[in-house]
Amino acid sequence: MSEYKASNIQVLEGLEPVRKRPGMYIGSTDVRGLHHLVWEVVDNSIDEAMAGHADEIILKIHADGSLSVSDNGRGIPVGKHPKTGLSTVETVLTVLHAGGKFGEGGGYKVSGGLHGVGVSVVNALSDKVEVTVHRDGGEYFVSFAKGVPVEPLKKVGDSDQTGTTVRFWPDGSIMETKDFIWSTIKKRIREQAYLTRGITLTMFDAREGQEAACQFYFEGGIKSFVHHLNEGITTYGGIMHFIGEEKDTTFEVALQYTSEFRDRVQCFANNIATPEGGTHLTGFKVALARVLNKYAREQNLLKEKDPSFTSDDVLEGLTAVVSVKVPEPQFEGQTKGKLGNSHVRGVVERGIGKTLEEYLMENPKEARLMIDKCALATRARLAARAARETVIRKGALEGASLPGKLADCSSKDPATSELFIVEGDSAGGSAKQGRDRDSQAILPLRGKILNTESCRLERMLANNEIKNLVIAMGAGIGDTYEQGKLRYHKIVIMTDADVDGAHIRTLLLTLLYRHFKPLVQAGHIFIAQPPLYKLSKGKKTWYAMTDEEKDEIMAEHEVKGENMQRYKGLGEMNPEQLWETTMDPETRTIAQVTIEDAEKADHIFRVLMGDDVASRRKFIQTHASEVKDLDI
Ligand code: 0RA
Repeated sequence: MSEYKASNIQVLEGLEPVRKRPGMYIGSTDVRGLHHLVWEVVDNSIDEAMAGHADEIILKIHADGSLSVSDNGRGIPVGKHPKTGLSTVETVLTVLHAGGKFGEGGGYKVSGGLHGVGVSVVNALSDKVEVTVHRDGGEYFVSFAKGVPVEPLKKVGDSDQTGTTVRFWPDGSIMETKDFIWSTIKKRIREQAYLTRGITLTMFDAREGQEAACQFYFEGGIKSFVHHLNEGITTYGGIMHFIGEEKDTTFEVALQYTSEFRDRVQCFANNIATPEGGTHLTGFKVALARVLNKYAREQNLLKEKDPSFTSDDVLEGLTAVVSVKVPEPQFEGQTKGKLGNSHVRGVVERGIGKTLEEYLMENPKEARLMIDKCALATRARLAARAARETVIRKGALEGASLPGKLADCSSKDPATSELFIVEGDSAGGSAKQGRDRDSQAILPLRGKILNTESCRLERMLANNEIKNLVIAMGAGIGDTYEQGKLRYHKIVIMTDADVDGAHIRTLLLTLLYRHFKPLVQAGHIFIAQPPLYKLSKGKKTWYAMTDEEKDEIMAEHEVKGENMQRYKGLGEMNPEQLWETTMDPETRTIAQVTIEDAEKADHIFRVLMGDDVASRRKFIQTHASEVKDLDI
């Protein structure tokens, strides 16, 4: 007995670090940490099942809030452990990292346990642990209080069975919660049932008011898992299932294509989920893309000119479970959710490559379905890329401040605010001086936008002038466009009455038509009508918008030829003249742009700037004779 007390002190010292810093061993002491304790206990029984020694596991949440896991495995050995002088059961429960490695018959081939810390950690963080072992013809029992054996292991009866039961009461002075969550445990247990084909996992909840029971057994293993994941979804072909091994590493993959867009590939290493992926996932993806491309080329399902399937193409709509068993798994990443062992990639890549290739050869119909699905994904990807290029991604302009070139109006009421888009800095200067500062904002545009040879939004936005305009309008663009945010209800395009001016106007209208159609439809877009002629006689001045008007005025007021001035550009007007003739709401004429106008502009833009040379030639031949003012 005194020898036993001495070893108790050792145990206490051995587990002290766990009680001092539980987070180091189970991540946290919250509800997640609590369930880590459960996984640790379950994993030990699963290990025994994976090794082929157990096929039944029963988990029970007891009415008193404790949780137990029983299995029909070999039972934890009860003989004296050579290194500790204690029984192996007590050793496994009280020595950190002992677990299966302390087994008399050597360790497990593979071992689960998220942190590989072993059930001794559960013991250290529990008020009480009871272990019952059936083995060697007897039933053995030992209990622990906060990690320390209460009395040595003893035989309490005879038994013709084998197995282990571990029951624990979490320590409320360390764990923040002791409430086991049925649904969380159920999800994990179900997963484990898929991953270890042929074992029966039974669960009970005996807590008052929460009574429940369920049982899982999946003959098909991960094939059943894929079937479960695809419930209620349209699938293509059957579920494929591949198993193989190389040296000590085994892999198992089940997969099926669906009509979904996203992929659902779940990976596991030693039955532990690896949501961050890792080397097993990489090997699988590489093999899948390589084999499908090779097959499609060989069968001439992909023609020479067709692009190969990308990894994304072959993954679209794929549901798969990838499960590997590795002797010494390395879990990496933020949440230890990524498998790091580098040799696994090659094992899976070679293994899946070979077996999948054989499968395709033997099942041409299924193969055809898969290839068709991938080809569809390729087409969709190319179409989506084209669409994306014309629509600016969410947030591209968010947080941008108003352009420095904008002379904003002081009114913040969009209904009474106007934005003049003015061609050229000099006209912009006149407009800024002549405007009504209260309600009129001026944004000068340089002629540079003439160089924009394409109306693709991304390209246009690379142009600062256009970017400024979009920011000034304030309603966003693409999928963040919000008409309600428009800062001006009248947007007035004011360009020179020459070829360049017409070009800029066409370009702006095309932009608005293609990317701000609601603005055009709502009638927010206008074109300023600056006069073409100024006529004067003595102190009197008239302006004419058209040749007819000019002729009428000249005749009526006997205006001499030398008093007739043709405005070539807005810049020729001084601020007062510009205000009077073009900007003053009382006297000006502005033309509201209709959707048909914008459509025409769009069409002309396509003809003049697009890729279709033949229609451009035809357009020029048809309209060449109409050209009057040709700027050279
Ligand atoms: C050490 C060695 C052996 C089995 C086990 C541990 C074992 C541990 C747990 C935990 C829960 N259930 C378990 N079942 C078995 C192998 C013993 C032998 O060779 O017979």
